[in-house]
Amino acid sequence: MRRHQKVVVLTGAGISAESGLTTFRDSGGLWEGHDPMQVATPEAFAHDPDLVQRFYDARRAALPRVRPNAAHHALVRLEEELGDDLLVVTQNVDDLHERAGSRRVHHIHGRLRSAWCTACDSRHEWEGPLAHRPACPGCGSSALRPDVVWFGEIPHGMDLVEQALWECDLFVSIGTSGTVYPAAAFVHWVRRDTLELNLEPSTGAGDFAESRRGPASRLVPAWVE
Ligand code: BV8
Repeated sequence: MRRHQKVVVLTGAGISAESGLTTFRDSGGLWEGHDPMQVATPEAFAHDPDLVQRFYDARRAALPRVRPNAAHHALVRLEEELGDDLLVVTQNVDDLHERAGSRRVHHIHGRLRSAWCTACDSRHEWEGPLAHRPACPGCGSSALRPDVVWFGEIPHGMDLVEQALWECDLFVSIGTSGTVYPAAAFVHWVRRDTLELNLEPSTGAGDFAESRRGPASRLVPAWVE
């Protein structure tokens, strides 16, 4: 890849696919057998908290069984080169970027390994299940939910992301279908160069200056080297 001063990388479920985590749309639009709209909304949680908690408990329990792949490791090498001039913005709630060694990772949709107490608004690193309604380490209440951003909720740190996109020399989108907003609109907030690395054309492929086809584990190391 050409050496740019400031780079923003957006990742989606496709970067974790080769690590063994299913994407949202490749499994025929169902997500571990669920329609995302039936489990990833505040309404779904209010209607059937146990179903939603178990859905996230299963995904959290799967994390130790998967490993970062060559795409995650290539982004760590890029960070070693660019330092604070690289920002990885991920839609993913898994911890594969961090386990590969990336340090500057911004999870706009939250993280599976974090629990959020809606009683005292505290957040806690969390490895186990939440369906049995454990006590909040902060206030003792049983009001812990997955610390992820559901449809209809506000993504984390959008002002930080918007500023980074406005300032960057290169925006690279990896492994995302471009169907979920506001992430799908990021390419329009960029003034300079844009590149898409994806297994198939995303919904917004035509908005990128360049769009390359293939698996992330091959495309990302080739682009970083
Ligand atoms: C918000 C966390 C306001 C939970 C997730 C009508 C029009 C436009 C927008 C809307 C609308 N109605 C409602 C909205 C807003 C809504 C939205 O976008 N809905 C969609 C369905 C239309 N968005 C929201 O509600 C967001 N909030 O808008 O608040 C606001 C906005 C701005 C500022 C302030 C306030 C909140 C959305 C967050 C939802 N939470 N996740 C959890 O994970 O359980 S979304 C979830 O789905 C993921 O996080 C991810 O973002 C998304 C899935 O997308 P992808 O990651 O792209 O995965 P997908 O399977 O779709 O694609 C995988 C891609 O990888 C494919 O292209 C495939 O080809 C490729 N691939 C596969 N294998 C590989 C590969 N590529 C490379 N290598 C491989 N090996």
